[in-house]
Amino acid sequence: MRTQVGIVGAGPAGLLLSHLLHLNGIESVVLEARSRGYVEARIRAGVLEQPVEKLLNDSGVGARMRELGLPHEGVNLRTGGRDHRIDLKALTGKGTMVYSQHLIVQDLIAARLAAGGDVRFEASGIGLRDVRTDAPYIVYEQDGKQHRLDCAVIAGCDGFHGISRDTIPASVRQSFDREYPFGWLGILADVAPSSHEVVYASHDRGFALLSMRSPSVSRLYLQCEPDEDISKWSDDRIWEELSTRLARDGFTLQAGPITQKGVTQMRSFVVEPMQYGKLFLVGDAAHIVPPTGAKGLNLAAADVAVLTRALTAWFRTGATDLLESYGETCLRRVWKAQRFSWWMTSLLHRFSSHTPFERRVQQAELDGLFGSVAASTALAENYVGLPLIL
Ligand code: RFL
Ligand code: PHB
Repeated sequence: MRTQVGIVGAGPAGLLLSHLLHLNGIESVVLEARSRGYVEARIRAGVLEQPVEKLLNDSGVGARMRELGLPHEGVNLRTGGRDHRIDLKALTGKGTMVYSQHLIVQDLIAARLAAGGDVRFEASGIGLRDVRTDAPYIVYEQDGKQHRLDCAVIAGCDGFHGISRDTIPASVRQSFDREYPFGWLGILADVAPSSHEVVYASHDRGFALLSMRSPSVSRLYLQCEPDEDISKWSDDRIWEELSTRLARDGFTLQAGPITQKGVTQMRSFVVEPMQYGKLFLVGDAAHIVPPTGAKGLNLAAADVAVLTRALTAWFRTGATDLLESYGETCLRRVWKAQRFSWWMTSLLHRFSSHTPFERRVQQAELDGLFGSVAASTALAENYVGLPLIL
């Protein structure tokens, strides 16, 4: 079997790449380890930057997002029982779109299948071969049989725990890594969001975040230990802690049935280079950000935009310049998002290692943000999203 682009992973990165390549007349095959049902139900990100929302709309997969998505014109930073609203629209002319990642995955799978696209689920034992040559191929197992997929290039879209990144020899790879001394306990609850905008709360007991998925579904997070034992968190304890950390005069947190809970470790990670021969790393396979800035999915979409442009030029004209500069172009945006995510994380979380002096400095930084249009604008510009290709 032969295709132009072999794509490993049917997360948002792999599916969006396959979709955009198709619109540019380029064939691809997507190989995914999990089942379709699994990837379509995996609850993750929810906040889309304006350029990513536009990319989905412009490429014809935005119909359900326009119907069900929640456009936001501001976000709130809450501390000391007070809110500071960052008016995204007034400061940047743009906003964000709250729309579940798993719905984007469903929309993209539907679009690929409707267009006759080739997405193969439950493909195991994937291996990438001869990626430094002009004839790379992918081996995998499906339905108890060994398969080989020959391709012109391979896109490693298999997330942080995938195998693509390790195909680049350790002698060539450099990793930049930071683990934070906390995690996020996240819940999904069948209750109307207690705020119509996202609230980021900095509290002495730790960070909390109020977000949403729909007018009747809330998504909330609590800073916790990185290895937090979730069995110690009854639903009542979670709601009580969220209420304490999100407290503000005139605000009541509405509790409701919790339908999902989980703990996520917080880390920043980048691998360089993002390209090795005919292998291109895309999205979480190449970089992870702590979710505080809501950047992960958006960065994956930006990588896809850069790679689509480069592959389209190459397949049409043989021009290699955009392909050769793929990693460098992506990394300019990746590092800006890394800085922003690290900064938001450092600003809003409680660090047990902080001295009273450092805690005061942290509070002064938040206070400074509240009092400064310039500082609020800098936050807003990053939050609504830098251009996809810098
Ligand atoms: P994914 O989504 O991890 O998809 C990778 C796919 O590859 C498959 N795979 C393999 N397939 C074949 N063979 C193998 N050996 C394979 N190994 C893995 C996997 O099954 C999967 O289907 O990576 P991708 O496509 O790069 O997308 C990245 C995003 O998923 C991620 O960055 C975001 O979810 C991060 N994130 C957020 N990003 C935002 O932009 N806004 C947010 O509000 C936001 N909130 C979040 C988040 C991530 C979170 N968690 C759980 C990490 C909130 C949380 C709690
Ligand atoms: C979410 O809705 O899941 C969400 C919102 C904002 C973030 C991270 C996650 O910064």
